[in-house]
Amino acid sequence: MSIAIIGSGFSGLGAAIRLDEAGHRDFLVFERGNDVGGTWRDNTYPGAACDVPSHLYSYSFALNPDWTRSFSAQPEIEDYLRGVAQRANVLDRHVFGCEVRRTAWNPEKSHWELATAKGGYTADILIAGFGSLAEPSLPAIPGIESFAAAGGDLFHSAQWNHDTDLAGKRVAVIGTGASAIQIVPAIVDRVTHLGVYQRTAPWLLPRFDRAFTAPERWAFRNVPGYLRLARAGIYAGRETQVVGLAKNPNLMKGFELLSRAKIRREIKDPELRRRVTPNFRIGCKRMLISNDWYPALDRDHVDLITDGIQEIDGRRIVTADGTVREVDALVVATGFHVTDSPMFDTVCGADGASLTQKFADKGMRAYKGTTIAGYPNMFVLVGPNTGLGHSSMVYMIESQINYVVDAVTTMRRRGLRTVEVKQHALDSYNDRLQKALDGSVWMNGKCASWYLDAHGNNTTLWPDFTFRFRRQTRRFDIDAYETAPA
Ligand code: N01
Repeated sequence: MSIAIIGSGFSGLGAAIRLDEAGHRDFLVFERGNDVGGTWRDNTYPGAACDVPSHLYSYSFALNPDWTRSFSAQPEIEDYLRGVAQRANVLDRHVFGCEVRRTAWNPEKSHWELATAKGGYTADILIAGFGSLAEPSLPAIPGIESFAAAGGDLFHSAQWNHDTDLAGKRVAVIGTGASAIQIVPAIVDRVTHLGVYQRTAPWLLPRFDRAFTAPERWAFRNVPGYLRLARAGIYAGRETQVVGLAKNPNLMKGFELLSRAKIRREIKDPELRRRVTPNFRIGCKRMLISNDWYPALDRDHVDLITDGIQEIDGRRIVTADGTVREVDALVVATGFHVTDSPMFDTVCGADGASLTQKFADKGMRAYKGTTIAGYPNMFVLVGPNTGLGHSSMVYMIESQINYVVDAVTTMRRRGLRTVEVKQHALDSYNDRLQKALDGSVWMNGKCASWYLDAHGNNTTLWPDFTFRFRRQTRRFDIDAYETAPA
């Protein structure tokens, strides 16, 4: 095996398909789950759906005229990925149920050594497609471990326990992020009582979701160029948000007015309106879209609890104001380890340092979000500063894949054994990035978000138009790399 790919979500699977098309067929994809799909396989919580329109949230090389809705639900996206993998004939080079436990560069042999659940492997090139929203983050609430011990059902949104029947139960949901705002409306009719524990109120915009009509779907399939045109329209519309988010946050005012009007329209109770109104600038945290979140909070058997959780004592949740609430099931929709992924502990470079150690001083940094000095022949997909809050991650992933495929082609054409990004190229790239982020709403919007790391640096988001990222990743720029011949 020459190329090892970790993970088979949108990024790892996409890399496998594009490498195969380019004639680089000597890869293996190591996937800890039992199927492709990544986050869209794992997040099966009630109401799970994408908040980017389907025609943009799909591979450009595998457009899907058959999306049933403008914003697809999770099962449809998972099916889509499975179908794409089957049609591309890459499943024969997948090793499922195979967690990669450790990956280390061997400087003497100039290859990667992988310790996996199914034994040891070596590879010349490593493509890390383990994703950034893959490792659930559990809240460190004192006593939380006593909840399950007392017979309560507790699970993270990304690890939904479908054996638990919430019907007739008193349920608590911790978190009010993108996952929670989909879960709460989806379960509200089933439960006896729902307590929603909010630490920070999110900004919400309308969700323009609808089923495509039969004539539309016929046209997507049969009218030449129609599908691409629809996709281009969505792309352009989304891209305009970059101006406000990254360059001039004052331009976000219109979104804020829209969001405030939505609160007034959808919530009757003035006190509840006050508590759902965010206290930071719109866009600083991911803007959420929903038409049924506020109406769900306004229901009689739903309480929005804004006092912080002090402790959990068996089945009782105790908040800072001293109130004790007993619940039967607890859903933690508290997000993911993004800038501190446990996967970083498992990847070790030329000097033996793990990515966790590498990132300890300055946070996650990579060249073009993809390559890291000290980690030869390694390419990270959905790497540092490649994330988006407003448009399709699949577009960014495909840009990175272009870069990686061209890197592999270049290495093979020139007979190179190793490529390793030069430290100064990486440093100056990141200096420019951080400067570009200075004026963004993510840095100045007065919020705490998962976009920022422990140092207060934004090491997750791309601060510019996405076509600029596409342009800079179109070709592998070998001049930025130290190379060694085979
Ligand atoms: O996680 P989050 P998510 N005590 O980190 C709260 C993508 N996604 O799973 O805001 C109490 O956004 C936390 O509070 P605060 C998307 O990129 C996409 O919802 O930090 N509360 C917050 O309210 C998204 O951004 C889709 O104060 C605690 C919530 O938990 C990303 O995934 C759907 C807490 C976490 O929100 C993550 O979304 C779902 C604590 N100790 C996800 N710790 C779609 O495409 C955290 N919180 C639709």
